[in-house]
Amino acid sequence: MASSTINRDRLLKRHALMATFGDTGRGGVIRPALSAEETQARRAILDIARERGFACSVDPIGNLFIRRSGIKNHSAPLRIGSHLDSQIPGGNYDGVYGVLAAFEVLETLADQSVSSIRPVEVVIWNNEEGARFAPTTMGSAVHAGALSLADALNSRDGEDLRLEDELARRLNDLGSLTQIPLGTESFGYIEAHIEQGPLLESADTPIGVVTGIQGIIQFNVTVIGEEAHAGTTPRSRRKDALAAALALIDEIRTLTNDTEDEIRFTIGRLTVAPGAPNTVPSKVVFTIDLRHPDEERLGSLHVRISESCKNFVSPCEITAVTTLNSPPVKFDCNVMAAIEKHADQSGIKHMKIASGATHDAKFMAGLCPTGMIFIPCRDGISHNEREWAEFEHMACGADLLMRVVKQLCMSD
Ligand code: HGY
Ligand code: MN
Ligand code: MN
Repeated sequence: MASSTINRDRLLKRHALMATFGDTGRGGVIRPALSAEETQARRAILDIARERGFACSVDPIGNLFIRRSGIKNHSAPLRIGSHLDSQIPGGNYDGVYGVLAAFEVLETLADQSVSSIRPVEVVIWNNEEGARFAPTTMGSAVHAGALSLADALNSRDGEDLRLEDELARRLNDLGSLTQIPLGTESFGYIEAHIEQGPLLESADTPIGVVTGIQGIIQFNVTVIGEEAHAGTTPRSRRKDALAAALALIDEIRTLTNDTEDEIRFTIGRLTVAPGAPNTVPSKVVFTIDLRHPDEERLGSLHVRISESCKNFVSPCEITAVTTLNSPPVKFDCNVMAAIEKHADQSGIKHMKIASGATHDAKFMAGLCPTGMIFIPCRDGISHNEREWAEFEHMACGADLLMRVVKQLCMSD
């Protein structure tokens, strides 16, 4: 492989630093969006950026942009990046690897005094995971106009805290940032990320050239019944919200049991109120995360599940709200070709791969030429504290990102 252009020791050091923010002591992190821990991680990167003379700015939904100027500094920037928020708990690679790889590229450009035609910006998206505030990929969805700023600011976490208030609170801890408007233009976008699946590892291939991302639809389903005494109320007189929710979930799950095992159907959160062992539940709220690579199939599942919720016969009241509806995307052929070309020139084995996980690159694909570079993760495990990637692969992915950026940022 051609000699590495990035500073491997620095990448390793930065990764170890990031792992301290929200460290659970079990190998993973708890670093939800707009938490103190994520804010510390963001602040740490911004402080290094300021030391390096990079310009730091923020948009109204809390996405951060760290810019290294180009000769034509008013041209649209080439953007690279990912997210720093994690699942609750999550691993030390999902998102953070892409931010560190991108930041390493920016620092290497500065070390080598590369005069790029276009500015290059690292983007740290706000709330990619959607673990605390729904939906997932919130920051990039608002940037792309796929989710209204008002709806995003209005979302609430499990303690009923509003995102807008949390954002305002945390911005104070990030030091001075230039405010920029939503939706500023990008010349292109490339995101490095762990695969979060087993394919690269089983193919013994260090680099995935990502072809696109499958479609994703997220719902919130609310079932309203009536509190009643667990000992005295006969079944015939109950409006049992949990019994209704479980029967509805059973019906929906049957719709998604495809033989080819391509549909990804997940109920990741279910809350029951009032939650007393001897009171019949009056309210259940559960989430649905539905994914499929085929837009038509996903669309018809969306309709069927919504109809199931609407027509479900029960003494309770059921409402299903779609909180995210994002069709599959294909990445840009020229960006994919650039990734493949530089992987070949560096003598790195690579393969094309579609992404099962969603990423901020999904919304960027609708705005500018976009691509992703995957590296393997052990056993394909992610959204789990056992998530782990080989440093060799991390360095290889960052180096490849560097080479692609060097090519693309030189174009007028
Ligand atoms: O949900 C996802 O696919 C992403 O990892 N947040
Ligand atoms: Mn991610
Ligand atoms: Mn994730």
